[in-house]
Amino acid sequence: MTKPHVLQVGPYPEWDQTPLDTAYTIHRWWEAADKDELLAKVGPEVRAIATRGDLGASEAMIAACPKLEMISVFGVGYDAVHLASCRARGIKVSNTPDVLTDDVADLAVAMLLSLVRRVVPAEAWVRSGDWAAKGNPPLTRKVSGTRAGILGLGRIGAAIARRCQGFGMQIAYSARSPKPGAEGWTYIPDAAELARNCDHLFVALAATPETRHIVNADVLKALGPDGTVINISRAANVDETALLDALEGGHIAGAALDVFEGEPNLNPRFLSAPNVLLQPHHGSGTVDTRKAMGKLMRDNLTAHFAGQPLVTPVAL
Ligand code: 8YV
Repeated sequence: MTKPHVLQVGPYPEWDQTPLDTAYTIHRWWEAADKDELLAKVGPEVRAIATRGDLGASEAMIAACPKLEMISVFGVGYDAVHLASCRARGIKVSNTPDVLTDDVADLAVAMLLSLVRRVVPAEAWVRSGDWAAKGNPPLTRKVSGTRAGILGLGRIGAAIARRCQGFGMQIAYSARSPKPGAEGWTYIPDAAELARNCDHLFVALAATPETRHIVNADVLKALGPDGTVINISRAANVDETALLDALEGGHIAGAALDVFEGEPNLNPRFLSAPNVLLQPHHGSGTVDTRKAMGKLMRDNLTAHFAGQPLVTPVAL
């Protein structure tokens, strides 16, 4: 039996690559020196695209694959997939929700604590010899008992909220409507109003055209000089220029960021901005979770080619 042709957009760990290479004829898009040439050559045979949340599938890539039936995303976010093309052509899309929720929420809280307790500068203080030479570093601020604002109370936002509760924090959240299971948490639909009523603003929204730059200059102003922003979602949810201006102007206290416009090449202003914690988009980056994500990404491909419903379909 001939193996289905699958276009693979970026690399996976070996524990996913080996089974993929066994089950499918894999075309490695990211390795092609001339990507247009590759698409022109293999596109007509491709029945599925295997991609990652950060890489997606562009309009041109989808257009080059006239027999494309489904796109399997390794990641919960599918904002980089050209969904209009999928809707127009009835192409199915799957993602990897749930399996990464805990890790992303863990990192979000770790980022808050690291930022506010200045864990990274404190480590540098020890390593540089400043502790012995100058004494103790400057005092930091208390996190326990402060107010968390969760922008977007989906699976990850709710997991962050539950963790923050463990630190005795008050929880407020914004979403399109009040969420079941959020009893005891305050619903504040407007982003600026939410920012005004919290100390630490977690951005946990799925990125859509509507949420682009939802954290803008007004929201940052409302957050105020003691407030921080923690973004573990997508860079597009935050107006980076407004954020950099707010950091440099001292209009907010700090920001902890796992995602950046144009990543991995970030705006160099971040490298010299005061009080930022910069992370390399690794919210789901544990062996345990990446294995679970890879399995789910492959299970969706298997289900599709077996003529079964996708395990975790995206509602288009
Ligand atoms: C991954 C992500 O880093 O789930 C997502 O949407 O962005 C991350 O979990 C990415 O998909 C892996 O490359």
